[in-house]
Amino acid sequence: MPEATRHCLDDYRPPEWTVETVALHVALYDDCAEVNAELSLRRLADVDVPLRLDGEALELLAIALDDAPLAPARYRQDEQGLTVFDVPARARLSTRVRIQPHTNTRLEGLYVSGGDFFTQCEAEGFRRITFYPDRPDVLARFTTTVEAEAQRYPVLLANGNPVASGPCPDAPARHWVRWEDPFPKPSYLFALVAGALTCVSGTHTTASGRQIDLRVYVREGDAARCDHALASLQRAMAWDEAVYGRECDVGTYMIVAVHDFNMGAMENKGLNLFNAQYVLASPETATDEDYHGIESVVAHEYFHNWTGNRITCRDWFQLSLKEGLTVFRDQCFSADQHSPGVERIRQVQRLRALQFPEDASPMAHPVQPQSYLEINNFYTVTVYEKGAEVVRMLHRLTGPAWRAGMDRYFERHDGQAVTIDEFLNAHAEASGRSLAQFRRWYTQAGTPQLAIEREVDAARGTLTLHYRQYTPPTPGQADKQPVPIPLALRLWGPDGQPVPVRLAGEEAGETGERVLELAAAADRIVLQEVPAGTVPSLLRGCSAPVRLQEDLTAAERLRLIAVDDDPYVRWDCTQRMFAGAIDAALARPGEPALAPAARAALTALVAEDSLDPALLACLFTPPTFDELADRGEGVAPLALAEAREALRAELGAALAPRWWRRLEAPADGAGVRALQGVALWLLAAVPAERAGVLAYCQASLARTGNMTERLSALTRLAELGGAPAEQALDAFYAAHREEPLLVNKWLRVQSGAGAAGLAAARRLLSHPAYDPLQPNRVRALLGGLAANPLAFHAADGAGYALLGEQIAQIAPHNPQLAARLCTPLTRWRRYGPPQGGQMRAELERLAAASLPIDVQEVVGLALAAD
Ligand code: B3K
Ligand code: ZN
Repeated sequence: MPEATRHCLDDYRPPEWTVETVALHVALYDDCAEVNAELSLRRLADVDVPLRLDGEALELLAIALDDAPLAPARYRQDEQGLTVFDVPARARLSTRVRIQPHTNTRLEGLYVSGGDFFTQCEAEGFRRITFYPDRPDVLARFTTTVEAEAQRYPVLLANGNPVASGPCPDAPARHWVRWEDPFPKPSYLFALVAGALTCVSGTHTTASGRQIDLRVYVREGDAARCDHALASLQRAMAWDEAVYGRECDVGTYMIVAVHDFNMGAMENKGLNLFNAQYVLASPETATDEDYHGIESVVAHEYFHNWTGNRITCRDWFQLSLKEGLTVFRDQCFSADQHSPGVERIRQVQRLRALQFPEDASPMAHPVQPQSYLEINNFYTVTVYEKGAEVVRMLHRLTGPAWRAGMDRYFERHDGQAVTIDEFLNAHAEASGRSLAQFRRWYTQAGTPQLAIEREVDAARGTLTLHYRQYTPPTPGQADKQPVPIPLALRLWGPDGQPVPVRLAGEEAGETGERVLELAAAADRIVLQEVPAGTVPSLLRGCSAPVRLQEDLTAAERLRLIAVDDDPYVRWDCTQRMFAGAIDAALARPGEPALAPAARAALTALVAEDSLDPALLACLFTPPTFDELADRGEGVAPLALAEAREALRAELGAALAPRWWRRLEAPADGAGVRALQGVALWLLAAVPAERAGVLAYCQASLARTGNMTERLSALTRLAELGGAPAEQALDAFYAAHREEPLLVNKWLRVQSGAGAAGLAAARRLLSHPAYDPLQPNRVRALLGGLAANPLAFHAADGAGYALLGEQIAQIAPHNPQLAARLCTPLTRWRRYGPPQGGQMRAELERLAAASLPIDVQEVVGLALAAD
C-alpha cells in the first residue's frame, strides 16, 4: 500500500501542465479494457518541468510523444502515476493502458455491474482509467470512442453528442460510437456506459425555445418505472430557468441507472449516473419517501450542470462551493414542489440527526476542510448539509441582491474552476456588504450555541433579548470567533396578534417576520412597545444552523405550537417538549412523562382537521435517537432508546382513538400516508393496542399494493415479531426476490426491527440475497442495524462487533464504502460505560488491521486524543 499523503489547502499550486484536448478510445472486452489516450498538452509553468500524470492500477502497454515511441529513460511509472521528462512546452502524449473493470470492486474508475460497464470518476477515479492530470482545475475538451461487442453492448454512451459510429473494420462482431463533448471539463465529470440498456425518452423545451432530448437508460424490464425521474428532470429544468435564468446547455441529457454504486448519483456532464434507487419508481415498488428522494436527487444532479460543471471547483477543499450551493438549490426546488414548511422541517431534522452530531464528534471539520488524506472521506453532511445552510443564510442576508450575486458569479466564472472566496466576492459586490465575518462559517468547525435570555421592563414596555454565542472547540481549532447569525423573529402578543418588531431608535416596527443579525460574541437587542405577555417566535424557519437555548416557559411553547404561523417553530416547540419528556422518563421510568397541559395541546392538534397531515406527522415525531444522544455526555444508549420508546407508547396510548380514526380514513396522498405511518408507529408501542395493530398490518398487506403502506405494515410486524412477522417477511421476499430495490428494503426492515434486529442481521449475513460487495445491500443491512439503537447498542457490544467485523471484511474490496460504515462507531465519545469503551475497542481493532487509507483516516481521527 503506498504511503498516505496529507493534502493541505495551503499547499495549493496551480497546475504546471494543462490538457487542451483529449481523444480517448476505450475498447471493452470480456476480461479487461484497453484505453488509448491522446492528450494535447500545454505547459503553464514558465520553466521546464517534467510532466506529471496521475495513474493507478494501470498496465502501461505503449507510450509515445508527438508520435515517436518514448524510450524507457524518458519516463518513470510508480504506484501513483507517471513522470515524463523533457517534454516540449506543447506536446501530444499518447498512452495505451490495460485495466481490469471486471474485478474492480472499489466501484471507482471503470467497473462492471450486472454485466454492463459504468464509470465513477469523482473525486479521483479517472486516474484508474488512464494517465492524466486528475485534478479539477485542468479543463479539457473530450472526444470519447467506445468500442465493444455489438450484441452484448448495444448501447455505448459517453459525454456530449454522438458524432460517428460503425462496425469495427477488423472485428465485425464489434461496434463503436464516438462522442464529442463541446464543453471543456475536468476529468471527474467524465463518464462512459456500455450495456444492454433500454431507454425511456422525453423532451424539454427551454425558455429560449431549444428542444432538449431527455433519456433515461435502465435495465430491460425497468422501463415502466422511469416516469417519475423523467418528470422530475423536466420540472427541475423549468425551475432553474424560472428561478435562476439558467438553461440546460446540452442537446441530449442522459440519466443512467446502475445497481452497484457507492453513493446516490453523479452529475457527469450530460450523462448522469444514478444509483437505481434514485431512478426507479412505481407506487407498487417505491415509497413516498423514495419518490421524494428521486425528485430531489434528479434535481440536484441537474442543478450541478451550472453549479459544479459550468463553474467547477479549483481544488477539492472547495467541494462545498458546488455541493452546499447545489443542495441549497435542490432544497428550494423541493420547497416549491411541496409544502415549504414541511420540507424545511425535514431538512432541519436531517441536519440535527446527522450534521450536528458530526460537528460534535472527532470527525468535526469546517465546511471548507483544511486537510485530508482521502478526499472521499470529506463528502460529508458538513460539506453538503451545513454547506447548504451557510448558503441559505447568505441568501437571507443578501435578500433582494441574491439573484444579482448569482448572476455575477455565473457571468464572471463560467468555464472556470474557482474557490469559495470567489463565490463570496460575487455576492459581496452585488449586495454591497462585507462578507469577511460571514466567511467564518466556512472556516470554523462546530455548531455555534446561541443563548437568548429575555428581560422584560413592563414600565418602559421593552423586551430586551440578551444573546451570547459560543462555538465549542473542535479538533485542531481550540478558539473560535463569533459568526454572524441571522435571527428571524416575530412577536406574538397576548391576544394572539402579531406585535410590531421595533428596535431602539426606529419610528415604527414591522408586524411580519424580521431578520436581525447577531454578529457579536454577546450583546443585547432592545425591542420597544412590547405588551406584557408577548411571546417571541425565534430562529424562524431555522434561520441559522445553531443550537438555540431560549428561556420560553412550557406554557409559552404550547402557545406557539397552537398559534405560530411558522411550521418550523411549531415543530421545534414540540421537539423541545418531547426531549424534556424523554428526560423525565429517564429520571422516573414508568411514570407518565407528558404534563397534562402538553397532552391537552397535543390532543387539540390531532383534532385540528385543517392541519396538513404531513405537518402533523412531523409534529408527532419525537427527536431521533441520534439527536437525543447528541445532547449530552456519558449517555446510556439503551436507557435512552427505551425512554424514547416510553414516550412513543405514551403518545400512542393517550390519543389511541384519534390515531385509529386517522388509520381508517382513505390513504389519500403522501401526507395522509405519512401521518398514518406515524399513527401506526405510535400505536404499535402500546401493549393494549398490539392485537389491533397486528390485525391492521396483516389486512393492509393483503389489501393494498401501495409500497408506502405495505412497508409501514411490514416494518411494524417485524418489530412485533413472532410467527406473523415471519410469515409476512417470507411472503414479501417470495414476491419481490427479483427486485433488488425491494430486497434492500426487506433486509433493512429486519435489521432495524428492535432488539431482535441484531440476531436478524447476523443471520442475514449468510442469506443468498446478501452480498458484501453490493453497496445498496450493505447499506440496507448494516445501515438498518446502526440506525436501530436497541440492537446496535446491545449491552454485550455484539452490535459494534458485527459492524466492525464487516467493515474489516469489506474494506479491502471497497474502501470508500467501508470508511462510510465507520461513522456510527466514531460517535463513541458521547456514550458512557460500557458502550463507549466497547465502540472504542472496535475502532482500535480496525486501526490495528492495516486497512486501506480511507478507513485508517476515519478511524485515526475518531481515536485521536483531544
Ligand atoms: N458529486 C457526487 C458525489 C461524488 C462522491 C465521490 N465520493 C454526487 C453529488 O453530490 O451530486
Ligand atoms: Zn452534489
